[in-house]
Amino acid sequence: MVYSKEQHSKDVVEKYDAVVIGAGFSGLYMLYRLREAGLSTKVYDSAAGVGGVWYWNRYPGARCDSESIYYNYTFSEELYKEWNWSSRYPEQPEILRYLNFVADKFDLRRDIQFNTRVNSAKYDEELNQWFIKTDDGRTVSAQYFITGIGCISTANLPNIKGLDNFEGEWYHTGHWPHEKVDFSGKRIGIIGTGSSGIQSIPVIAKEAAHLTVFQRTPQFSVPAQNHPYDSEYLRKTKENFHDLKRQMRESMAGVSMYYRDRSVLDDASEERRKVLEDAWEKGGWAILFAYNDLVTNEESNELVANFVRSKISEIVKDPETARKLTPTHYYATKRAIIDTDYFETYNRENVSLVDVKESPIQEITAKGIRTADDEYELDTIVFATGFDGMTGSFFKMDIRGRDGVSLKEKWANGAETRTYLGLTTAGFPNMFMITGPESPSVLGNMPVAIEQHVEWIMNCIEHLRENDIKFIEAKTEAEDLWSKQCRELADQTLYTKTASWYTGANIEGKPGGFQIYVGGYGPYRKICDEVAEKGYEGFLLIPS
Ligand code: NA7
Repeated sequence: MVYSKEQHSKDVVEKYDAVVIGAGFSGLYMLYRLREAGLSTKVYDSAAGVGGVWYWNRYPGARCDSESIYYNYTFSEELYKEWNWSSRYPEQPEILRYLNFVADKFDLRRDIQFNTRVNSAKYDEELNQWFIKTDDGRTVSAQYFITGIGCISTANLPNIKGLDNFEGEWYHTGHWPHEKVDFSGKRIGIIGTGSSGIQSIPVIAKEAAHLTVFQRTPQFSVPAQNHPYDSEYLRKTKENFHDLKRQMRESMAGVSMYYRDRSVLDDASEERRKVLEDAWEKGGWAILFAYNDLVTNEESNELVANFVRSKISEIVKDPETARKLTPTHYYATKRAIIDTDYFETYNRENVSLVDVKESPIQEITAKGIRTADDEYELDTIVFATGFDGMTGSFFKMDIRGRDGVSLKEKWANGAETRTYLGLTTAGFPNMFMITGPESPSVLGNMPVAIEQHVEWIMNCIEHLRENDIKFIEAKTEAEDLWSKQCRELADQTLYTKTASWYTGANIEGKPGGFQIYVGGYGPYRKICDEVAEKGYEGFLLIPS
């Protein structure tokens, strides 16, 4: 697209150094850093407040699966020390309060325009500007265009026949209303048993007259072993701030936990059982770190998977329900889920399970859900059906780079996603993605991945400004190599052997493709730093 100078002055109401989309963990920190560096910045978010996914994911029982002492910003020691988490895995309202606290502390709101969706962003080569159009009919321009749109923020509402005919209420966990949804005395149906389903099912079951769970794929889940933090533990953690921050940044998954340097196969069965029982008692991600070959060795994976399967059959009293709840895929190749009383909930009289692979959902009727074998009368349907991950939020906007090429076309709807370091993509000068596809992001504790990206982007922009460089753009060869490396690494693991939102398999018609760098946070940080140290190797840097 060529945006003429006349059109520019006519249509464009404001001009910024940088425009950022999203006011969650990514956008807030990006804004803070851009402002510190003296760049005029505008942030847009379609929500009415800060929080990103934590603004929208308000469903009952919503929690983070990273421990709260890690699920923080660490760029400010003062901030880290001021905030006190109530428990190991606090609920969504507390995380949202934290992000509001951050926005207040650093006075961030004055540069954020809420209730505003970005519809398009187009790069004009002649002017070296991005033109960003929002749904309030305005266009602004910026030299740097930065996405902080999250990896799982575009809700997936499956296309099931008849939803419009349903006479009851329905909700999606990723777009939950602000008011409390009352389940008491009602017949509730929930579709989906990912993290959102598994967190909300025990909470809804306690309130509902009856809860019917419609499960497509059974999931592995282990107890969160959530508990309140005591003040002494928090004091010691804060005292250890510098070490903790370093450990999180150097680690594989953004937490100060390390894989035990041992294969599952190194332990005899009795010893292995003991290790896994201990990890089960510790809860959270402990099983993931108990051995070092869980996602790379089929035999190792099967042994750990069998341990978790045995727990399901111990907990769930009805053998037929236990059978339906027992997963067959590789353990931890879908996001490893942690829960509070998930499997126990199936022992309640008011909970029943429908396996929709055995008996597919045929339609939603006025009264409820009809499967191949039965009709279930419902007052409320909850869709816990997840997100169009990684690329879904990019494809909702019309993003066009050099020569008017659209990102959606370039990435061929997900099948041919190409990025350089998950931070940039060739043909889109001065555009940066915070935790974009092919970064390690979703395989760990997101705030650490976000901070690393924001800091890398900020250093890069400062380098451009100090050296009078008009734009930076990934070279096609560099991104081809990076994408190839991502795929080769992933193919050495079991991740690519399981259908999941990591591979796009959860979305009907979405071309598959594993779009995550599996080499770990610490090693990835080193690669990004080396690229910068070598004068932004793999990038074109064009002087003004
Ligand atoms: P997930 O993990 O993608 O889970 C979605 C669930 O919904 C999963 O059980 C899906 O089954 C199921 N699903 C999706 N579409 C359908 C249809 N059409 N019919 C029946 N069941 C369906 O999303 P969550 O919101 O739970 O969690 C997302 C992430 O948030 C999580 O990984 C954490 O990182 C935090 P499937 O397994 O695809 O067969």
